[in-house]
Amino acid sequence: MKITVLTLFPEIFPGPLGVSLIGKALQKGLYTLQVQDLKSFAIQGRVDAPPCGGGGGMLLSAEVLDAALSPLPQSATWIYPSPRGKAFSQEKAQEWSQKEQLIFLCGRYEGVDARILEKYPFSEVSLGDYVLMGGEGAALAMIEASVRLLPGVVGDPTSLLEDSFAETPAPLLEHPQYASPVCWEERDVPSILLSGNHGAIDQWKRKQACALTRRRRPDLWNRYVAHRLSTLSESED
Ligand code: 6GU
Repeated sequence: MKITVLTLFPEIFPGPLGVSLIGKALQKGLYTLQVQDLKSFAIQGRVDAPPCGGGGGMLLSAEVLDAALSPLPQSATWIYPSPRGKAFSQEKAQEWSQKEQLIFLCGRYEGVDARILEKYPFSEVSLGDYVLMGGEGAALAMIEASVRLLPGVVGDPTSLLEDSFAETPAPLLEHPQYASPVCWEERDVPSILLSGNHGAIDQWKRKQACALTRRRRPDLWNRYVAHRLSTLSESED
């Protein structure tokens, strides 16, 4: 996979993509990260322009962005991180991890000239209902979520299956985990986990995941229940 990032602040990258397992993935060439500085496409020393109709702030100018974007392949997956976008998800990460090339355009200021989002086949994608200063932090999160699904990035692929959100379309939050020592500050590891009974352990983990999801994320819980019901009625057909 090839990832192209357009940003006014190339020094932000690779940032968290440069360390640990995900950093190894970059070193090993499991994907490539090309970062292009939008400042190098400045026109008469400018990258921004004031929005028509007022409203304050500045926009990344259409002409500057066009100069940066026009050499890039139409066939790539074009992503504009923005709080106006559709919600990013594990499913999106899964989908993007199968693509040949991802292009991220990182907005700053008040955003980009809307005509750029019409001319190029961008999907607007959001991290959540809050506003960041620019698209870079969001792009880093989306890239990390996608790249860790590439073959060879995470050593033990079974750990991917146990992730929260692994079981699309009806994921549960992950059960709590414990390591040695078995007793720490008068808190015991649940004894079932020490029993060696793998059937009972799996059952306990599932029950914990259900309880946590129901309490913390009723939206996910309702989806899970609906999905379980629908697969139950299918098996009766
Ligand atoms: Cl994707 N971009 C920016 N700039 N702010 C955000 C966001 C994205 N998602 C939530 N807030």
